[in-house]
Amino acid sequence: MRNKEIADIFNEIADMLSIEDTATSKFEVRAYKNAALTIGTLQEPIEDIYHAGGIEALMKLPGIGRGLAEKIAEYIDHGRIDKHESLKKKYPINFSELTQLEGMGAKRAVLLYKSLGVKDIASLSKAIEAHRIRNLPGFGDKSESQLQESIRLYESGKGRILLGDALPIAESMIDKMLKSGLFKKAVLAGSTRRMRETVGDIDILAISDKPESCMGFFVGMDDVEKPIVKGPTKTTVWLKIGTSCDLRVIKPESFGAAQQYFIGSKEHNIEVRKIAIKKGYKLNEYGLFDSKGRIISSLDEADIYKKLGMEYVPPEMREARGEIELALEHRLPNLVELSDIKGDMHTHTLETDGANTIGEMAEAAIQNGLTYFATTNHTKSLNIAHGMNDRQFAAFFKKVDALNDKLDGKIKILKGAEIDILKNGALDLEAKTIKSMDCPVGAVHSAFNMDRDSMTKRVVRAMDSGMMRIFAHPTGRVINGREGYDIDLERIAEAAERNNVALEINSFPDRLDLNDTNILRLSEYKVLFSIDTDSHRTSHFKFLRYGVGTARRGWLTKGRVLNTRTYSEVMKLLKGNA
Ligand code: DGT
Ligand code: CA
Ligand code: CA
Repeated sequence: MRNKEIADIFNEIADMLSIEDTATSKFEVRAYKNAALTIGTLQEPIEDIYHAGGIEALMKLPGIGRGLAEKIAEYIDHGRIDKHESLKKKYPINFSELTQLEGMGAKRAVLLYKSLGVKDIASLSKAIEAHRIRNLPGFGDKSESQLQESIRLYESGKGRILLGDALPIAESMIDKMLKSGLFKKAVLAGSTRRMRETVGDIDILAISDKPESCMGFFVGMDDVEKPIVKGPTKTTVWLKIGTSCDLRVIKPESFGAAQQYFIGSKEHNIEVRKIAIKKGYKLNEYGLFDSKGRIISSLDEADIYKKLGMEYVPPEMREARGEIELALEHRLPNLVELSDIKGDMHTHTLETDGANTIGEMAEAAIQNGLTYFATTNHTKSLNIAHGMNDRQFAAFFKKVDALNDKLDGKIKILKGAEIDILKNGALDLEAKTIKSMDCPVGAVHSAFNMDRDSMTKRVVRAMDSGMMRIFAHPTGRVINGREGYDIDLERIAEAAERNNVALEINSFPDRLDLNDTNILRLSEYKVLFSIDTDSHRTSHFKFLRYGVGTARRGWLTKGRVLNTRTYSEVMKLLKGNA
């Protein structure tokens, strides 16, 4: 799947064009950025679309005109885009690296390049150490230390990519392997299989009569940048998306044991092995054996757990956080599943910073199997997202009413907003407007550096208004981007309990907020969780599986998740009548 590679290149072209700052380049910048978003969030491989329907098929994608479609084709056919190559010669700046730093846009990167010759993070670090930044116009002492902090955060997350980037690639590779006819089986293992929010490398297990041909096929795949180690049973390659991938070809008779071993986590495995030892057995990636070395189980993972006196542990729970004890007592929770989710409580439209109309969002929600969703645009304080005021919400809700009539129950749209929780804890709309809604979501989008107590009081006050029904992305963190604000989640959960507010699990791949450990902690409270996509375009509904994966890693059952309820049950809960 070439989607991310092409999206990254388009973003880089846009960054470089933004330096030129002419009228045509401004238009082009927007076109490239918009196309990058479309391609980056497509869930099917873009090369499949191109190979099936050519340039014309690419032009059917939102925001892709002929010019851009030809650029995509150029990349798929030749592995490079001429325009990109010539821009790179003109501006030898590592944009994709530098713009990952918080507070570093393309403009600042260019300024740093022109005045100090900064090309990448390494040269930026040197400039910071020499205190050469603070004298530049538009920078100061403070931005120097902020940049240093961003670099620290970047370095700590380096090497781990988002699950949302790894999983679609891994699935598409496995799909191609199976279609090649060389593989009898190919399955995902490792952290990607456990739905960990970031992934150090991708692990694939396979069965085949022709392991050598499998390895040959693997290293020759489109997604591969270069082989790292090629061996007859294990091969490692570096992928173009910026991570490595291990393929292990194993014997069919140890398939179950190998899965148990390579799904991990290592910590879980160590605990499971101790249980085997206690029973006088030996467990490794080839099987479960008795003291005489006779095989007890190896074909099937579930059977291995069974022979150890344990319940089958879902991969998402295998982190040695207490699941072993529960499995031994046969008391594992029945985890929520993607198919349990009936609605989405947090989505946007082009009235604010979304890319699609409410009609298009409704159509996409239907396609994704939902029976209701809340439309929750930003409110007026959030200027960068074109937040709406009370009057604009009233007008928009009339439109939603009309659409609901037209849809005639095919899907129900709940009226809502993602209401800014202002610095003093007030909600950013009139009470009258909020009371006219089905689903008022509250969220923090400003003054992130408040101290813990003030931030907690701010949100508690918003909840105590009694008007908020969902608290969106409760910590505000962005994975590999920024640490969340400082907030006392226990006090937030108490306020949520008291005020009938559900805590969100935001499914956006770089948010996943609440994360697994926070969910585990907060499920002690009598609160419901809401697994939302925060969709800003129709393709984002597909992110739901990352939210569900995170909820499963936090051990949630269906009963704990608000939007597993039917439309009428949810409406009752939102009104506080359930
Ligand atoms: P990652 O790649 O850092 O996101 O995390 P994993 O869990 O995918 O780790 P990885 O790729 O190093 O290894 C895959 C699995 O193989 C791991 O989850 C458990 C198993 N494994 C690897 N090394 C060891 C080990 O030394 N002992 C045990 N018991 N299992 C191991
Ligand atoms: Ca791995
Ligand atoms: Ca690995």
